[in-house]
Amino acid sequence: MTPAPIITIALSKGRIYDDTLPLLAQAGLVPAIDPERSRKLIIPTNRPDVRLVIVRATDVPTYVQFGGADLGVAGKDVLDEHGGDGLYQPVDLDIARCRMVVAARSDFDYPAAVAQRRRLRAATKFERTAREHFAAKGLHVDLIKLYGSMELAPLTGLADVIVDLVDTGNTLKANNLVAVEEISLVSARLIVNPAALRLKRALLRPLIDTVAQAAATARARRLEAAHG
Ligand code: PRT
Ligand code: MG
Repeated sequence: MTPAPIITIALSKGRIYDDTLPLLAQAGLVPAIDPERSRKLIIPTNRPDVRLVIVRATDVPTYVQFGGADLGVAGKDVLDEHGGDGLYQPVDLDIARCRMVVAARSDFDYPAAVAQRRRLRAATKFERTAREHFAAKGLHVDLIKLYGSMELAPLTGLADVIVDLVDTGNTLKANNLVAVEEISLVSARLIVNPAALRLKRALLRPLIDTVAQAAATARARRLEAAHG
């Protein structure tokens, strides 16, 4: 007898994990241990044929693309930088929502710099997104790749602007920065390895459909609450 296939789901700790958990619960899936309180990277669930692997947010698409995981949850920001090759993206989960923006010091006149077609220095972790955004505006930009704390770049003179994610806006405000342009709305997507979907369809399809349904229900509730 061949052993039953195992479904592996790649998640990152933090907001992606926190927001995905309720959707998995709707599909009857509950992790056996809390990754925030454990050093384990492979997390069993209440279903013997399903396990979670905990990876860096930017590594989730890579795991799914190369079959290290069958499913994953990754932000649109991360997927745009990865490029999406070899990934099926069937569901916008509408979780971990935020905005990709251009931000600058509050005393920096971005509209004037754009109007004068000044050559800008932009610091970001999202190189591809930034390059495409400024290219579409016809602006020449020197990109400076950073791996974190982008907010510091305009304050130290490293860059004129940053391209970064914003949620509440508290981080920008605390550092005397303002969003001067919105690039896109970002939310997390369910991603699937296409070969795994073919091979394990009987297990994966119902799981994908249930998670999609749970996400749709959560979105409807949220919109209802927002409109009173
Ligand atoms: O932290 P690590 O370096 O391990 O990886 P990561 O930063 O990629 O992971 P994580 O868990 O921080 O983010 C995972 C995903 O959550 C991102 O890829 C986004 O799709 C999504 N997300 C949603 C966010 C935010 N909201 C967000 N606010 N990711 C990051 N932030 C950061 C933002 O960059 C800024 O530094 O939070 C800070 C701003 O928050 P506000 O509320 O002060 O505006
Ligand atoms: Mg982070």
